[in-house]
Amino acid sequence: MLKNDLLLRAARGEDTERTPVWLMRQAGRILPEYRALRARLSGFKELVETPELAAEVTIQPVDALDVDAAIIFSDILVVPEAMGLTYEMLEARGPMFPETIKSAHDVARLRVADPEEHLGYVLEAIRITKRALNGRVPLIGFAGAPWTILAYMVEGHGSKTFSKARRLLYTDPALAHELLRKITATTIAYLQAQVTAGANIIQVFDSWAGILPPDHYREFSSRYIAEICNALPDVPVTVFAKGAYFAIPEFASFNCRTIGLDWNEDPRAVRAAIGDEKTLQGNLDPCALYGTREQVQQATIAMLRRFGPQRHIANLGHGVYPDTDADNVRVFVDTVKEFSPMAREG
Ligand code: 1CP
Repeated sequence: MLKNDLLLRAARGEDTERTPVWLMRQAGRILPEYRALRARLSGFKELVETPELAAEVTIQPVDALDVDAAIIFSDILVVPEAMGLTYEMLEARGPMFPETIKSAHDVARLRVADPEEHLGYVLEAIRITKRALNGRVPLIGFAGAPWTILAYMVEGHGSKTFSKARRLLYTDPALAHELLRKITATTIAYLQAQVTAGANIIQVFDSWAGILPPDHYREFSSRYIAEICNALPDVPVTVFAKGAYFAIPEFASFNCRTIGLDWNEDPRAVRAAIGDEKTLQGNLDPCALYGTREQVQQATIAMLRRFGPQRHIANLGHGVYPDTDADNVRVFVDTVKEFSPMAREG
């Protein structure tokens, strides 16, 4: 039993007494206790692959920021690794794949991963986190959308353009679909296993949605996200596709409960376009947290007004930047908690 189920009720479309709040990337470098733990380890992967430690940093923001949800500390790149493509996390540079996908042979060599066998460390971290949380807040499980995972597997690292990955969609669309099908099958089994292990809600991150033209987005990304949503009928799913404003009306027809908005999106326009069925999540500009305390409060209240009181999960429009002052994050969280009940009184 959850003591605080605001997030789940909001996701299900039920009225809540205040707006729930959490932050993408809340577990991470904004917290001094995260940086201290991280400094004692060999690297990011040791933290991700040691369930007790992953559970510890998952819970840190619940203690430090008093957010309404925990998100399991992991990375979207554990999925390609489970399929056979190892990643490295370079300090201050981000992820890097020593081997990338270039040919049909490379795709054929990938496996559809078995969650317990190849991602057991994440599932164990979820089980430990659930025990330690003891019902304080819901736990969010997650995975990358198949297109975003393909983008890293083909490109080999982060990129402004992902031109190698996008090139494949033109030069060998059949191979791209073959790879997307394998990623989708792995992701579905992995997310179902996360739910069995205790995740209460699932978020699908399509971080590189916005670099595709709309026709390619439908062909190579959103249809696979729809498959993932259909495979998780018993748990609320949030679809967050950064930059894919053109796809939001399509998401409104998916078997998902919540649609995440980045900070470029206008919540009022989205609401007018899709109606009241879905809950919306977001979407304060992460840079708004660089302001003064008063500025953070004002920006947060303005955001809450744009969404309206119900069917909203307060968050940033993307992950919190690592050099953000944790005190300002706390102001954001507290402002949601203080202002959103008043907004309900009219
Ligand atoms: O040691 C460190 O602190 C490295 C920084 C870091 C962290 C804290 C990385 C490297 N990943 C993570 C954890 C992480 N990644 C979480 C933890 C839970 C939380 O949100 O609190 C989550 C949900 C992710 C998901 C993730 N990883 C995404 C999707 C969300 C998004 O931000 O768009 C993506 C694209 C990644 C890849 C990745 N991992 C790390 C970095 C720096 C990146 C992005 C690199 C790039 O720009 O291509």
